Amino acid sequence: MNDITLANLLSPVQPTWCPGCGNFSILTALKQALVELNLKMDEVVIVFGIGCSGNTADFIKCYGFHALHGRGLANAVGIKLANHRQKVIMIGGDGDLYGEGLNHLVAACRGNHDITTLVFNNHRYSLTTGQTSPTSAKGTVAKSTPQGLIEDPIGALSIAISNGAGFVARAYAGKLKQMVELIKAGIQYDGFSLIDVQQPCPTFNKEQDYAWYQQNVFDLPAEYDPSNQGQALVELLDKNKLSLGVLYRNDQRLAYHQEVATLREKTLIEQFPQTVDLNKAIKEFV
Ligand SMILES: Cc1ncc(C[n+]2csc(CCOP(=O)(O)OP(=O)(O)O)c2C)c(N)n1
Ligand code: SF4
Ligand SMILES: [Mg+2]
Repeated sequence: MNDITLANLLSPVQPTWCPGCGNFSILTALKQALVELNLKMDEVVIVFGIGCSGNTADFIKCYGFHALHGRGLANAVGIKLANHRQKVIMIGGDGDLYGEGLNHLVAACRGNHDITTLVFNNHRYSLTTGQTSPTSAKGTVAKSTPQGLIEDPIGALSIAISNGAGFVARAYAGKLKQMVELIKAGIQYDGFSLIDVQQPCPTFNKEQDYAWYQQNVFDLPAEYDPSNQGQALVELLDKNKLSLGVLYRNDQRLAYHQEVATLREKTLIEQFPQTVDLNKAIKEFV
């Protein structure tokens, strides 16, 4: 099988994202990370949610699955359990993964399934034209909340850590090199990795623009110890604090598939090989 290269990942479909959207640099970072990891094209599967974030499905050429809104992680877990030698990546939005799909996120953390989840966190339901999402700041005025959002934003990263996620990090779409390193570390980690990427949406989130992020993001200090779970949870208590880097990393816990005795020698598809004719299903869409 072919090596992953930028040329091999190039989709014939041009991104339809708005000018200035943070998704462009996240896609660039993801491609760069995959190339630097020296993987083969058939070693990676990406599951995409529904949203501007999920539309990434069209803009990268690789094995993939475009799932229902909120249900991507359930599919990712299935793919990983069928063939645990695959690197499985999930891409979705803050609405997809912290809203409708939150139960699946918690389940994936509890199992420490070896999946790298990238949350394109623009603090809005952008594909549906900018309603508030679970990460929108209290007081946000949007179509759905003309008098200002009453709820507090969700503590999604604390939920992930306290439910067993082994690797939790925060990145910012305006810091490409750091994004590449965090995505690589997440993919190499054996267990559930969650990378929350702060993503400017210039169309529907005018408040959190690039200038705002420059003022509000900062790197975790050198003395920060990501193996300290308590310290990570304290760091995340202030939801306005946007520290970047690896917030938590547990190198003691096994990934789900490593705990399943019947998966030690062979993957499920090696144990139960089947030839499936996909042509019939594909014909429906051609
Ligand atoms: C099951 C289901 N519920 C709701 C929707 C409508 N819907 C489409 S995208 C979306 C939200 C997208 O927000 P987010 O996940 O943050 O992605 P973004 O567009 O911001 O990248 C919603 C609610 C849907 N398509 N399917
Ligand atoms: S609406 Fe926002 S998130 Fe969607 S493509 Fe445009 S800038 Fe990006
Ligand atoms: Mg969003």
